[in-house]
Amino acid sequence: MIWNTERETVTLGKMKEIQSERLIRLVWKVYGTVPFYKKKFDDMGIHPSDIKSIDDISRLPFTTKDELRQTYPYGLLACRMDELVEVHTSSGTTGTPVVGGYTSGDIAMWGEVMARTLAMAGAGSDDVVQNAYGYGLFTGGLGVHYGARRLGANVIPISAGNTKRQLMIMKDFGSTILTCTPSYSLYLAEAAAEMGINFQDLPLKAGCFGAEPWSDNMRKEIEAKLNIKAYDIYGLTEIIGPGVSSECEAQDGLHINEDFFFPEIIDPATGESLPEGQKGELVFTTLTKEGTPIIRYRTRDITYLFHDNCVCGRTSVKMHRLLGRTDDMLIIRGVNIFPSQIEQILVRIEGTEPHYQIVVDRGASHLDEIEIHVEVSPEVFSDITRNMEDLKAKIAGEIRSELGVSAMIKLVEPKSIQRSEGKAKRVVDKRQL
Ligand code: DLL
Repeated sequence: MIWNTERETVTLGKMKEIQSERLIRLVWKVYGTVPFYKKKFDDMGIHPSDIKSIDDISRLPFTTKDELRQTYPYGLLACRMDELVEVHTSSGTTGTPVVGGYTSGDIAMWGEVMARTLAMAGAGSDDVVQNAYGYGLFTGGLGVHYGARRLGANVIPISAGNTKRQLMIMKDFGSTILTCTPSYSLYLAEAAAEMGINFQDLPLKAGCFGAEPWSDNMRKEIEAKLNIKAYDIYGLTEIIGPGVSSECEAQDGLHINEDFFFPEIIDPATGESLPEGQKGELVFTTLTKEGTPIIRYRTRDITYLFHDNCVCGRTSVKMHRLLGRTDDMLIIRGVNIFPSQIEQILVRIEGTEPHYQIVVDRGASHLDEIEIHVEVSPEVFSDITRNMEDLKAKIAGEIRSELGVSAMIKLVEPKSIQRSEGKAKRVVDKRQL
């Protein structure tokens, strides 16, 4: 179902008109209300009157995560304090958090984009949304909540964690849509098996998963284990939270809510804009945000943009599901590797479970070494060592041939890698870089 047909199927020309009008309003507003932006514009010799359409956006300065940290907590506020109705922060565990401030208009817009997201996954007013994203400063819980309310669905605000209770509620309340991190959905599947709950017997039909990287192979695993369709949803605190982009029934790229969040792809090294189809760093400008609007925010997420004739009828630009981050890329002896590439390999090898951790260290020779801890299925975890040695050799061999690096493989007992209720920690970097 399309939630907002007028907006989501608009012609490219009309969309450009909306974006241009909104960008012009935005630059005048931030120039007049946020000293940080006024200084940046002045330093670059650019004035709001130079911006005449969305095509002029590349003349504007970028905003970086470090700048957001330097202006913590309220330095980027573009509204009066009494107009703020809610704040959220990024879930980053290191450094000063990044703050998103919302006016009541921003909350209404968030509800709109999240209603679009849930509708893309087939949700409507008669659905029961089990919202297992964390409620609190993290944007996942309340973002989904506002969308489900806007949709008129019945939302179960269960938040993250308490796995047994999640399953009991899912069964008793007849949840039809599950929202949580993809890694947590697999944990739920595991716990359900232990409790003798069979997903075939439940009315659950779809899940909206995001907030962390996951692969197409992991999607297949989730869809099979939970007997649902699994949709990728993307967003970040700095821009709004979840609701920036999401997959429709085609499950082929995420439609961006580009009437609110204007996307660009740049070369992360030079800052130059790249055309559709080319991979680079994703940059967003919030076109209507009132609390903490952001101009050309460098997300550090890597993907590419494209237009297609999507079967769902939506006309918005799409982003390929994330291909990595400029900062979680591991450089192992000069080879660039993303954890998602390792995951793709692991998930397709029989006998392994999609629970893994990559440990990076500098060995005695001062060279980077990676050890991958991989959980194996209970059947494989037998004392027939031969089995395990074969599996280790197979994993190491595939990683070497596909990624060009040698990795040590440690097969670990089923359920021994710590499960996360939120974002999974995939990389442990012990190098003192
Ligand atoms: O994770 C917002 C969110 C909540 C998105 C619930 C989807 C569902 P932050 O905590 O600020 O916000 O983290 C944002 O998480 O820059 C990406 O690197 C990563 N991320 C978010 N969604 C996806 C996804 C929320 N679908 C950062 N695939 C982003 C891969 C994702 N990575």
